[in-house]
Amino acid sequence: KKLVFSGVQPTGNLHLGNYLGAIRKFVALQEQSDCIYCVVDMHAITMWQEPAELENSTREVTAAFLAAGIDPTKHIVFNQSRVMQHAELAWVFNCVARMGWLNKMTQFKDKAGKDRENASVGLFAYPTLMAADILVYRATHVPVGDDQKQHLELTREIAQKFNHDFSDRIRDLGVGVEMKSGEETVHGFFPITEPVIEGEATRVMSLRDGTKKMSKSDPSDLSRINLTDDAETIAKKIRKAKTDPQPLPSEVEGLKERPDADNLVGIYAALAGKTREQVLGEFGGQQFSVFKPALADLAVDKLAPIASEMRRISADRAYVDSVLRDGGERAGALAEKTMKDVRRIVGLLGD
Ligand code: AQP
Repeated sequence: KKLVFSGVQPTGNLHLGNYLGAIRKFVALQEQSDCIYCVVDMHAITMWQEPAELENSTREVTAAFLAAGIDPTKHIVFNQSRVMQHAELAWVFNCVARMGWLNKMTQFKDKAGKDRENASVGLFAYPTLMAADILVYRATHVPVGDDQKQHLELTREIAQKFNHDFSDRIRDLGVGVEMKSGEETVHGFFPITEPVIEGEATRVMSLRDGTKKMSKSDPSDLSRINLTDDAETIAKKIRKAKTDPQPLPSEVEGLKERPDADNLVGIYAALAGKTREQVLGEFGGQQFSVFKPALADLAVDKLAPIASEMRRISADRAYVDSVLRDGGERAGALAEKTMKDVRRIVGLLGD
């Protein structure tokens, strides 16, 4: 059976990209899989966070998970820092991963910017903690947006190197399993995790610039649709979204050199559960003055119920905290099971 893990950072301004690229997939996967969904607060502090805001954001992301439809009784919802085994395994992975691998990570380069000497060590080591988040549950599938592809590739490399470096020990202790690695069947302790990056909105772009990712930290609030935006704000942001003067094309090829149009069509497709082709079949040849109001209606239709449910759930802080506490306990028990084996594999004496 599939074991799904994914996380979202509590860094404020949850947006449509987070929803379509990640949270909505979390909901869909719970039908056929066991799922663990984590509010990754330890990732958040790789950049400075106001402590009180971090607490609020952690509860807000939790409320978004629940409002979107994740069932915390059938699956696990918790915040990362409650389960110390994530940090413990991350340390082991810091000693497995190579500097050269991490030096290639584009997210670090983007986030550290020009002043790299001043970036936190945690920001540099972010991908090893992410690998630990996933592998401490020996998760097999990770639904994420396209921007996380490189980190997932690194997670696979870390699993492979760990399995290889400790192969004799894993065999001697009898803790490994036979698994697929590409075409081959190999013996190892950690699975080679599959990224789940699919659909029409794996990379939602800024509404102000179709060449930039929609992002929580963009200083312009008009660049993104926040999950907490009300209907009027959503409609206004779509009305003001950057476009070009041409009508929509009838074929997907016609979107190639038109990133802003492509983005809006992709958002429509994802929200409607259609393909870009189907959307252009409906709106090809139409002006944005026709398409934008239709997109705004659709977005309000899909997002407004989530926003109102988020408000309702957030008002009950005791409930949100109880979900995190209960999820943390269940996650902790699973993580400890893995760590008991990892300590033995590596040779770290424990009980
Ligand atoms: N624009 C996006 N389109 C599709 N998926 C996206 N994700 C983020 N942005 C988009 C996916 O959402 C999940 C959670 O993201 P995160 O909170 O862990 O990290 P992030 O990528 O740092 O989010 P932002 O909004 O991009 O923040 P900043 O402003 O800090 O850069 C992940 O699965 C991610 O792929």
